[in-house]
Amino acid sequence: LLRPATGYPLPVTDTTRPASAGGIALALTDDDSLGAEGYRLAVTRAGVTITAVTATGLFYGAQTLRQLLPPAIESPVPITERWMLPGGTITDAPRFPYRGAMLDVARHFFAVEDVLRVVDHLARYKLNHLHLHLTDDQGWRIAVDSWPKLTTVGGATEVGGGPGGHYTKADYLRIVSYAAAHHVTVVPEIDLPGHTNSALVAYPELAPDKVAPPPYTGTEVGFSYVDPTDERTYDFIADVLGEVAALTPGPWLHIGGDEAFKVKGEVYTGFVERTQRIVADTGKIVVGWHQLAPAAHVDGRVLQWWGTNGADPGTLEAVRRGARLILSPGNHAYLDMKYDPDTPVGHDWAGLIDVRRAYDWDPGSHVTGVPDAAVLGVEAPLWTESVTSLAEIEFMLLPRLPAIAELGWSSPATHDWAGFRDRLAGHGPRWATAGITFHRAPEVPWPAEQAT
Ligand code: NAG
Repeated sequence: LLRPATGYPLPVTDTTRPASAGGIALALTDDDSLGAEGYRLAVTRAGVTITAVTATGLFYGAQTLRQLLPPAIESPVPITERWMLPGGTITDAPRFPYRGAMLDVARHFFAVEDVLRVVDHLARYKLNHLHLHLTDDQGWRIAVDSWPKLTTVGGATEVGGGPGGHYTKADYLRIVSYAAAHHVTVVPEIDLPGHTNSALVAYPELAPDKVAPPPYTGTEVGFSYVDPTDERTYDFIADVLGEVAALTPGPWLHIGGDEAFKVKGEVYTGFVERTQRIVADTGKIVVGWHQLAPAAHVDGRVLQWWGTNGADPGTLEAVRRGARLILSPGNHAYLDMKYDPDTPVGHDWAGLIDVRRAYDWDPGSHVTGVPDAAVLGVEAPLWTESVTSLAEIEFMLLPRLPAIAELGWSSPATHDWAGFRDRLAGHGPRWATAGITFHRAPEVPWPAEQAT
């Protein structure tokens, strides 16, 4: 419990004594006014004490303490000097239970180590979910023992014709357990029924015309789908979701559902309803893009809303029937959108998203007709059609990810662009010290010594 995880060089030792001068004590309490993820951080002459109900709360208190220490805390070089902390007490807890980011590992494949670095970024900003978009037209990235060609054939491609790749189950479990050690739950997505060209290349019997399409390495969407009229499709889905659920300690299974333009009306809702039942049979809770809305409600169902212009009637009706929303508005939270016209990678179909645009919205009131109580939380997706390296991932995430993180964590009463911008500026030297790439957004007053 008290062992600092890799990459967190806080000088913490296991102790049952109160904080001694210069010491840091982590204490579990049953004072549940702090909530499951909250913490109290007290700095006095006697030392630092972090109190929480859970290990997660202690971890978040440690992240805040880390931010109070100088940027050198981020350096791999051992610390030799003494640091002073301001005295005081912080009592802190999140607004929403679901705070996340998504990485598309299908359009371009990313090595396990790259994904672990993304987990580090989430943890630093108290985000607690990593949604992995594991399958798409351009590649299938997760091993499924019962359908091995998904990865051997379907995983060997990516956008632009590169080699692709996939996670073995051992690779995937490494991500899951590293994430868990950083209090991050992995949400696996198998995108169905569309965005499935890579599966059809591997198993043509799943294709509507039973003919293997050529591998796809472009960036169009909406052309592929698994055959919703063939029983073998549902055997496939049960096998895949069963194996993925078995690798997943968290409660969620994301089944996509977006842009299946060729599967219309009742064929689409019938497909989704069957797939939702398969998810329920695995013991997991259905998450999907908000296009799932017209299908019947199942207990706990969560829709990820990625619209740009108010919710469609179907989504509002699904919320009335009990669905909760994860908010990922395309024009505020899609971190694959460019910052400005000069951003070297990314899209602009939902507009440009500078740091202020990522920050200036309120998840609790953003979608007219969706009450705060129906909002499970926020998520910042990063699609990777043009993003090919960890440095490019970091460039798109930072500094916008902390903006989304703050919307997920803090009360709207504290919303303040000028204050946020100034606090964000202090993170530049931290990222620079840690060797992390970020965009020196012009609207943020980065400290002068970081200007070069
Ligand atoms: C959407 C697609 C996604 C694509 C992204 C790019 C969703 C749910 N679907 O068209 O496959 O990568 O935009 O911004 O976002």
